[in-house]
Amino acid sequence: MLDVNKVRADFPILDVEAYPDTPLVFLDSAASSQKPTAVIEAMNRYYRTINANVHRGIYRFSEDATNAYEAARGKVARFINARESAELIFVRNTTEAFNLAAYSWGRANINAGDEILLTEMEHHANIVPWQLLAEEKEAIVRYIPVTADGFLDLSTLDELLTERTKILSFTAVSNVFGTINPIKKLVAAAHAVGALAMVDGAQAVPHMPVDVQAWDCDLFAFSSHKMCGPTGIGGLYGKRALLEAMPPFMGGGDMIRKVTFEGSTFADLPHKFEAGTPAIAEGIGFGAAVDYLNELGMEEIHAYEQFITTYALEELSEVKGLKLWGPPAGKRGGVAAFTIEGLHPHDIADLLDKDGIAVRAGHHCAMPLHKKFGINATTRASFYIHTTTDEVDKLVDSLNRIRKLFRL
Ligand code: 7TS
Repeated sequence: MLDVNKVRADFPILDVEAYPDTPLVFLDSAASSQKPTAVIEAMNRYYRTINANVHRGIYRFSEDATNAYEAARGKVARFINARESAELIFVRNTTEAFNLAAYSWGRANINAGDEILLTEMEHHANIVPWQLLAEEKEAIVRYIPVTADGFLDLSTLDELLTERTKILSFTAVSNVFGTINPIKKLVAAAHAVGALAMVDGAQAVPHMPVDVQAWDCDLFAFSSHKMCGPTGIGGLYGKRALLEAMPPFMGGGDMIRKVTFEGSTFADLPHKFEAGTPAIAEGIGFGAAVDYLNELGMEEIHAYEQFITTYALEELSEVKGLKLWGPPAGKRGGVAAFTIEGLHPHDIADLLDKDGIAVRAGHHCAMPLHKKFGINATTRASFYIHTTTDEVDKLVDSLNRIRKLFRL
């Protein structure tokens, strides 16, 4: 099993106290993960030794920067098992990947009366871009329902997924319930009616082995900052033929082949979708994050997270009045969203912070999901490779103290 103490030594922020004599217990990796030294150093090294713009210069530094940036693309592409690095577009984050897909593919392929099928457990990033598109095109957005125990209700698929459906876009792992969805099955169902399948990998790529070829999805979105990498960069994977058929998203420098006053032609993949100077240091940091995760091993990471999540769910379920949302242990990733009768989720998070425990409270950018279950918010603890059983115990002790404080 992963040596958690060894892993912790890789994250300098874990040595920083939240408050005097109060160590940081960071349980918000689902929002954004902490960064290991290897990633921080890779970005630092780039700025200190080879900083220059990419894809332009013929001098050494620009060539070195270009090589480092494109090598990072190759690493990220291999990490999700894309066929080739040209299938990996660098974007700012998962949100931009969905906007790119909806704007580029959507505007060219969605017409009045067409249907876009999502699920009720989507992050707003996989809802709002499709709603904007549907409004413009007079298309219809539908949602696969979620059951009370946090699974997709697949009995509705026959009715919801029809020849009117042009795309099924769904999350691999829920950022609220942690539900791990049956990815291959959903992709195959979409293809069976001639629809595209797009997968939100934001909460999957950091935590489990990902294989876009085995899953056979057409488009796949993820963010570097949730997987030990920097903010400001993410990935949109697409099958080559699909990406080649899609019109550009943004226009400008770097994405063109030839520009005249009359018109322009566009660069080959992946550059066609990457207008302007990219996030170079961030790309290089993204590559370093992938190296780091590979070194630990994604199978090992997944196994450790299953262990710590199972432990956390058991311990949390002992807290009186606490309701855990989502599927049972073993069928979910490392997030635990909960409510405690008589306490506001934000107050819980605020009081946990006094003990140095960082969690998120709110709707976690999944407002429709919360509304469906009649709640405005949950408190969410999320676990990653550096989370210890000791930290989970601190969370539980702190929650019990909060309950007493409120005489619950
Ligand atoms: N999709 C899922 C499943 C997510 O969890 C998130 C971010 C996104 C998309 C958007 O990612 P971004 O990098 O473009 O912002 N989720 C969360 C969260 O759960 N708490 O803060 C951000």
